Amino acid sequence: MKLGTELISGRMVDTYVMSAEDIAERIRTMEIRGAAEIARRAAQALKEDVDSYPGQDLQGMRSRLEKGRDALLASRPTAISLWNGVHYVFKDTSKLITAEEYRTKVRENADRFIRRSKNALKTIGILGANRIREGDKVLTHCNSKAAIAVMAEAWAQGKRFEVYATESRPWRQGVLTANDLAKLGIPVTIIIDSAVRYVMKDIDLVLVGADTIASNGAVINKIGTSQVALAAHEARVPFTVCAETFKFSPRTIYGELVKIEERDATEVVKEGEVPPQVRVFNPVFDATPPEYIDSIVTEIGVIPPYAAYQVIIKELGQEFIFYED
Ligand code: RI2
Repeated sequence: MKLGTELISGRMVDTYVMSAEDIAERIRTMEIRGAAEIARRAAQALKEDVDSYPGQDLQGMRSRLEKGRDALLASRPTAISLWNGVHYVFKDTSKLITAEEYRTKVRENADRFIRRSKNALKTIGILGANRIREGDKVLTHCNSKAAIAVMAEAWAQGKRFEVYATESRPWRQGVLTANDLAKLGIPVTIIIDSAVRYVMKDIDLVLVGADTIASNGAVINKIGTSQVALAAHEARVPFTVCAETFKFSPRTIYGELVKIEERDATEVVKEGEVPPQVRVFNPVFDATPPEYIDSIVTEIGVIPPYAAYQVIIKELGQEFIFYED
């Protein structure tokens, strides 16, 4: 959509809705969702913005990208993968002097981030599949592409098992999971979120994804995950998280608390369904403490949650944290 015209490099140029801002809006409304997916799409959007920027004005190019960056970062506050992805795109760009150097670096960074993230998903599938045994009953919560990659790989290896997928109110991502698994031929049963403890006695393994993993090993994932973990702990069922290293949060090393997104009341009750004095609280994520987590399947290995700090330092690094040098 054309917005108007703007003076760029001394000439009037038609301006269009910035693709990064457009993508940010689609992420905000959850048209694009899933912690890893939003990060990859954000990196791709920034790359497209730098590609489509007309002219060789470095300052203008930087401002355009920074506007997109800010919109993307504001779109969903919890998933650190989005933050890591966006910052990765700007890695080593602050001292570049020409627009061409800047464009090339942004492109390379975005491509590398997307490639690494997609490869991570494949590796997680392979490593995690070792955790599923023939005849298992697996329970999953929400719709995690990483958890699904594990189940898909185990199924492709010939293991036969079945899955219980929680509905995951209010967005009902469990329906997406059931569809994804059914397409692969994996037997799947949908349960409502409050049926988790009831079925847990029959479950052999819980597999979930993550939006953020803190330096103390706590896993922030879709609301209800910590209740699933409690029920698994009580029934002595291993609770396994599937997450690439971009889900680990460098910010938590500095003591920062993970911001839990709260969404609109209308996602829980329809307009007019309750009188206006009724408050609705709609947190989107919760934190599962490390003591309830058996292991985290990452692309660099299956690790205990307590290894989170080392993962952050080794994989994401200090210089990455302070990308603005
Ligand atoms: P992958 C999702 O967030 C869910 O919380 C899911 O468990 C997590 O991202 C990880 O998903 P939302 O966008 O990255 O539905 O494993 O709020 O696909």
